[in-house]
Amino acid sequence: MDDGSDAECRVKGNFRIRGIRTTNPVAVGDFVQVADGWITDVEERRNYIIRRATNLSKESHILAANIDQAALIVTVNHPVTSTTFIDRFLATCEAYRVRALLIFNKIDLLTEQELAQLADLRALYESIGYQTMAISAKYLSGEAGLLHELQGRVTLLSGNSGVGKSTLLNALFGKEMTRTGKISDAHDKGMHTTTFSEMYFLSATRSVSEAVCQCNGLSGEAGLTSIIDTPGIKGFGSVDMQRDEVSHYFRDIFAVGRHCRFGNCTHTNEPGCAVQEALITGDIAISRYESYLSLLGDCDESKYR
Ligand SMILES: Nc1nc2c(ncn2[C@@H]2O[C@H](COP(=O)(O)OP(=O)(O)OP(=O)(O)O)[C@@H](O)[C@H]2O)c(=O)[nH]1
Ligand SMILES: [Mg+2]
Ligand SMILES: [Zn+2]
Repeated sequence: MDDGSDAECRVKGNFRIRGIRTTNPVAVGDFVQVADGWITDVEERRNYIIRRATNLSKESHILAANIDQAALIVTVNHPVTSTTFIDRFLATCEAYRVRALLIFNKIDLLTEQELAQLADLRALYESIGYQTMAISAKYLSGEAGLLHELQGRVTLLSGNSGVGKSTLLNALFGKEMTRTGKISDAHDKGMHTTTFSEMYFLSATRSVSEAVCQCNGLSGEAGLTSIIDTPGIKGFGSVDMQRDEVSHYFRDIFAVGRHCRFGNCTHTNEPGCAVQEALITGDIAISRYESYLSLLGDCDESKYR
């Protein structure tokens, strides 16, 4: 509620959001009108991110609304986050024009070799223009810059199950706000501990903002700092996009693609393709190109739906 308190509300049966067909008419981050325990209206959204569970599923799910940025929690290992997953997440953020941040977690668990891999990944994404950070949520160590990035903003935390989203949230608050889970021994994967999305107001908890501010020299005069913890997801179906639109959501490929001979080059087998050339010189990473192809593949698939 406006006074900061919680209220349990239901959605009216006939209540539908205009336009979009989603499994959740009201999403975390929405501003709503409430009367007698009923949500009667949802205010127009500043933005939102929609996720389709799979490419073929017709139902979409609004991950969150009215957010300032989306932070993807990535683990090089325990569990492994694939670059395809990272790239699909980033492409989705581009499509919805939401700032994206990559937070690499669990650096305390990484071997020398994995740390080198981490450095390579960070260098890759930084070179494309994304901000990255490396932290260990469990020990609240890493870059203090993270807190500056969160300060005064609404941040969506997303990522595979078990990467440490809830652990990071608890670490930021300095106490257990939400449950965290184990990683399964057999598969080194998370167990889907968080089952629904919830927004937490960091600045509302005095002890926290004080603790956080003290250790980072922040003023403590924060605006609305809130963090949305979400259930872990396996994959990212693509947003509805046209074939020739896909490259718009890959900054690196888009930048190079302007030099292709044909304006409508899909960078697959056309002559005079600058992207193909950049793959050879290493100016575009193979992993990024593979993710691009996987999204192109989705477009072909959806054509036959
Ligand atoms: N060693 C180490 N373990 C961590 C770190 N961050 C999280 N973990 C552990 O990883 C496991 C999973 O953490 P969670 O915070 O529950 O992961 P989650 O991303 O919220 O997972 P879901 O809710 O299932 O999506 C827990 O056992 C945490 O203690 C870290 O930085 N280092
Ligand atoms: Mg969780
Ligand atoms: Zn091309």
